[in-house]
Amino acid sequence: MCQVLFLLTHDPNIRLFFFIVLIVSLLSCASASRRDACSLTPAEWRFDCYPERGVVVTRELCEARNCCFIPVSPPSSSATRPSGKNGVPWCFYSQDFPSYSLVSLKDTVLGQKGKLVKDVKTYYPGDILTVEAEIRYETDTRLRVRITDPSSSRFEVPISVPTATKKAENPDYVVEISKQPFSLVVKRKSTGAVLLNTAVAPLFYADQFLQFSTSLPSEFIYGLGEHRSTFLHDFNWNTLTMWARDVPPMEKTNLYGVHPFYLAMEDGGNAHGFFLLNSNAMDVVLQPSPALTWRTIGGILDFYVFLGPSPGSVIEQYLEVIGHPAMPIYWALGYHLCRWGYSTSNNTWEVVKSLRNYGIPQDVQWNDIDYMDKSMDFTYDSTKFDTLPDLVKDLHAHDQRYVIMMDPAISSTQPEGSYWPFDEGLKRGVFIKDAEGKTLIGKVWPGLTAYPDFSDEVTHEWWYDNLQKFHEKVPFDGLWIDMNEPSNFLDGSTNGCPSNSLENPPYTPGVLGGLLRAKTVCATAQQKMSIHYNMHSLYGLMEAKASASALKRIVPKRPFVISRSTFPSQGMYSGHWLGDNRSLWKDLYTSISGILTFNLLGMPLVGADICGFSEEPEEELCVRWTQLGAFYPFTRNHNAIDMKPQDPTAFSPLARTAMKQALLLRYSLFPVLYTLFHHAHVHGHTVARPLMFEFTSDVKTYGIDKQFLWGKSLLVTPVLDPGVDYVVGYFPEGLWYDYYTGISMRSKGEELKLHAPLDKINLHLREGFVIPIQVNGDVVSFLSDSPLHLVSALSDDGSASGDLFWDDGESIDTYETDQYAYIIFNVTQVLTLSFSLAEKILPSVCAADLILIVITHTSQHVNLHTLCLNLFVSAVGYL
Ligand SMILES: *[C@@H]1O[C@H](CO)[C@@H](O)[C@H](O)[C@H]1NC(C)=O
Ligand SMILES: *[C@@H]1O[C@H](CO)[C@@H](O)[C@H](O)[C@H]1NC(C)=O
Ligand SMILES: CC(=O)N[C@H]1CO[C@H](CO)[C@@H](O)[C@@H]1O
Repeated sequence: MCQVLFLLTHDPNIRLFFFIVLIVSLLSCASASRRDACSLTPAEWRFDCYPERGVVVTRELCEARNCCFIPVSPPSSSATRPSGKNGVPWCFYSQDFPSYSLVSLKDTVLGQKGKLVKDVKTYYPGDILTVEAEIRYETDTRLRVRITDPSSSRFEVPISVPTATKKAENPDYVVEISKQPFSLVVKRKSTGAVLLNTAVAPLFYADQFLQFSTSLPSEFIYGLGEHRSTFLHDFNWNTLTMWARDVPPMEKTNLYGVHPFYLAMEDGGNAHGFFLLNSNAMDVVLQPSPALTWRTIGGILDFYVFLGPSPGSVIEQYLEVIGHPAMPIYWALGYHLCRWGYSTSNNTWEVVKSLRNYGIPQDVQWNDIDYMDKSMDFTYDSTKFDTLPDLVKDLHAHDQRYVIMMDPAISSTQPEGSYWPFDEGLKRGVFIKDAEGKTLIGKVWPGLTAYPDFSDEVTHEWWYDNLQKFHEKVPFDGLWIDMNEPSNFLDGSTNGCPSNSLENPPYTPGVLGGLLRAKTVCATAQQKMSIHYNMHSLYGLMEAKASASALKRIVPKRPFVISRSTFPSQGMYSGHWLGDNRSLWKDLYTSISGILTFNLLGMPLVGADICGFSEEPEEELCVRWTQLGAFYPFTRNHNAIDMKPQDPTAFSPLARTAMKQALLLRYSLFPVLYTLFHHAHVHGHTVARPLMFEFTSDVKTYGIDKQFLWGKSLLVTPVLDPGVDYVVGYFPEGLWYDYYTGISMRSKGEELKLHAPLDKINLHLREGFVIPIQVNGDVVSFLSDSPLHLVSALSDDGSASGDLFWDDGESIDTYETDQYAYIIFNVTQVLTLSFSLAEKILPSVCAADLILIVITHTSQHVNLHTLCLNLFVSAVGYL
């Protein structure tokens, strides 16, 4: 292919000429053979060497990076983006693209530590040519790898993770290390499945560009929040960008929260997880090989692999690292009603009264920012919301609760001495500073504002003082923290932002708006712990932590906080709602994947705005949404300003009744839900659970996001389309009981068409499970005088089991301090019931009613009058 002609001559000019010819030939020979090598890389294995957006990548640009250039005709939809942002990259790494070599490796207490060096600089500035890779065998199911800069310390995410002290003895994984170039392969010991293989693309470790890729054992990947998508991620060159952002949920856009974690399925039903502990702006690229690339612009590379092997155990192992979700206060699980634009406290009150009037259960009433005076935190509009304190008093008198919105940004333009939160904040130095050290000013609802820096303990104290003072005026029960990406109507600040490599990094991930400061504060802004460049996506987490701890001090009960922006570990402090959705059938459907994803991410207290936030729902949509919403772990109807009311009483009697029924159904299942939250809190289980968690050997369940389970036992099949009175649902193999009739059906693992008139949401009970239910009133209550019913769905061998966690519903750490009861119900034959208090309290006397409904195949109903659950509750002093 590349022959070079050698000529011998004594004429120096001719020699020079041929020397040049020779060089040119050798070069083109090298690049031609390079091109051959390039074309050997199959399209799906091409890793993007030119990820920059808004650039038309030419051969010259690409070869200047020493990469392969092979244009591929783009899919027509992406004709305007020829560099492959939506398709096969035109410019990709060659096999011999320079990467790091391992030059030394030594054993450590937890594993190994190696030195990696690289001689050739990459095309990004600030290459760190010597890095250290530490491999920690933390537990048998958890591997941790940290790649750091030994010569200077870099930003690390300030959340506390467990510290292992000795090397795992019998790990479920094997780690293989290649030296030249350095790469890691992690395999599952039992099957040999390759869970991680970083040899597929070069490692980058520059100051503002850190990147590695891995092959994946399958295309079944979940997690990677917060994005709007199907539950199962798309591998067709799909880039998911992470950087907290205030924007109504849309596809392929970075949204409110950041969760660099995925769950992956392997052949044979095993699952593993991967968590990159990094908070900088990043891209995660999925490509059809299948492979995944992590591309972040700061911090370090610090990651975990969790070996499962079941999907549920992967989540348990992940939550052991980031922290378990808090046990919610019991009324958090009731029905919440909210809207932006009640406009007066009297209007808010009218709606509450109207729900009471129709017997529609409601535990919590909320107000959006319209309760505030000029949208300022810690104030209320004493003209329009004149009766707010009385409304709250009335709610409390009816065992109902009140939740208010708080935005982080504090008005900075009030006359001095008239607005304590700002004056005092300035005095205590709580606000985020600009690059020059002056209070950074942005713009939010109240106008010009300063942003509290929740990375500073001083700010937590100031936040508490403000909440506490306001609580004396309006004794709210919980907090809704919004706009905490943090959101800014300006880009950066009133003074813009400096121009430097933090504001304009060498590479900017695919953030909406194209700039890190788009609709937030400057990347160069200064916070106590670090620059905003590193801290940005942690803002919601830190505000949630400050809010939960303040609430706990104000009312010594479990704090109730719902946050828009989220980050791993936030389940310890708050729940989440899925943001400003629209009243569309599509949003109804996508809410299910949102709910399921957040259950994987350790934030089970999650829900979407029932009936949609913006736009106006048709009555039918609102009914269907209320039915589905009755099975969101967190159930709130919320509506935007200027839209028609969409609370249940705003609709026809038929619709209203259907909504009421759905909510009453939820209330009757409260003991089940509460027990599931207990397991989430103590064991890191999911509450709303994808079918694939329970049926890992059935691949047909892997993509299901139109149905889900509560725990192991209740299958929810909502209607998601207009104008139908049926729904098609998938039933994994086994025996399923219709929840309402007790009629059983045996599925071979098939889709079934179910009757679903407007007033019905299909609910099925899985064989082998007992669920405790209770008839509640208008508010969720604790086994006061209503008896507990056990519904038992026997499996073929006549057995079933279930459990119940019970405590006073509101005290902090009841499990941790042994102030609870836990019962396991085991039905071993049709009529035999064995109670077991797994740990603590035994009911000594049993006298009153326990109604046991045993559903057998013939739906035989049996009443027993032998045991009393009321008594065991009073025995521990809760009634
Ligand atoms: C709210 O209702 C109270 C009691 O009926 C009344 O005195 C007050 O004027 C009303 N407030 C507004 C803003 O309408
Ligand atoms: C209850 O049944 C389950 C499932 O059959 C079994 O694993 C468990 O040991 C039983 N518990 C008691 C206390 O009998
Ligand atoms: C109905 C609904 O909740 N739709 C979307 C709202 O936003 C979240 C968060 O992005 C999505 O996951 C939901 O699908």
